[in-house]
Amino acid sequence: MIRRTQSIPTTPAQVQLLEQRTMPAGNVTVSISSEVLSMRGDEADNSVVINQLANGTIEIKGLSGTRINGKTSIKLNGAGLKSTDLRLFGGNDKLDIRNLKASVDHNIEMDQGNDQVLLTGVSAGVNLTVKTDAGNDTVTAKNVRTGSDFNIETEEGTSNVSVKGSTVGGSLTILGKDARDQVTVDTTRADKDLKINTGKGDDVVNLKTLEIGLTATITTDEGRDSILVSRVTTDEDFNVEAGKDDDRIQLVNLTSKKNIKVVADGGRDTVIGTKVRAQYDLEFLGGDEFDTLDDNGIVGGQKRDLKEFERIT
Ligand SMILES: [Ca+2]
Ligand SMILES: [Ca+2]
Ligand SMILES: [Ca+2]
Repeated sequence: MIRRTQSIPTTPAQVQLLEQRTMPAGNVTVSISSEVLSMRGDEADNSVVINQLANGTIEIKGLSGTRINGKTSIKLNGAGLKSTDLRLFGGNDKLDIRNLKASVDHNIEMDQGNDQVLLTGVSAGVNLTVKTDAGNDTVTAKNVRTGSDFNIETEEGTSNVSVKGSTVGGSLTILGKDARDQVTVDTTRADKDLKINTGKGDDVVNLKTLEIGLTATITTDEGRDSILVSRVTTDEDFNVEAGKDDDRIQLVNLTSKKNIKVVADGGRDTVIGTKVRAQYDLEFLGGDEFDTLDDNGIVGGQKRDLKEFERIT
């Protein structure tokens, strides 16, 4: 290898390799073209803060030694920004975005590695999509607004997703895969559906103070899952499927203007319902094995079916 670099003139690829060795936190390339903000990281652990000021200026800063276009920070004119296409590639990356406004979409891709995405006061006129790929990833969204859908896909590895104080004009979708995933959605409104699917693994889903314009569907698949729902209203159906293994489902102050269906499935499950009301049909199914239902006011306006529970208190 040494002999080769000495005998052959240096190529751009070798220069890049050398730079990567001397800059472990890497270099991130940023540009704006046709009102689209593009960002490309490298295979190093990139740490980037993007902040948009009230006058439209976008400040992009590299932390922990990460360079932005070779500098520690840059400023761009972000007035009239339509979309973003932000990718940090491999490595354990951190992306902290504050107050960034796109009139169309935000697209964030973190790729392999244990990544962190923080969104604070970020808004998209249409869709906001975050994909973190494999690795143990964290996505935290606070005061996010979307005109249409907000999608978070965390793929393989554990994930920790939190959405708070947000307003989603379309559907809010959070997808995990077959490891332990933790999902918290708090004080948030979605005008269409809420869809959460955490795949296999021992998952924790915590939903608090939500208004859902259409249907909420929570699926946690196999694994010892814990689902807590409190102060949630849906204008259409509310569905939970906890999959096999011993699950705990606690519902407090849950109101559906249509139907509620809770399927605890196989395993020794515990279901607790306090002030749960479906305007039409309500159905709770305990599934196989010994299941317990704690009924503190579970009401179905037209039908109430509590089945496959070996103990009801
Ligand atoms: Ca990277
Ligand atoms: Ca990742
Ligand atoms: Ca999972």
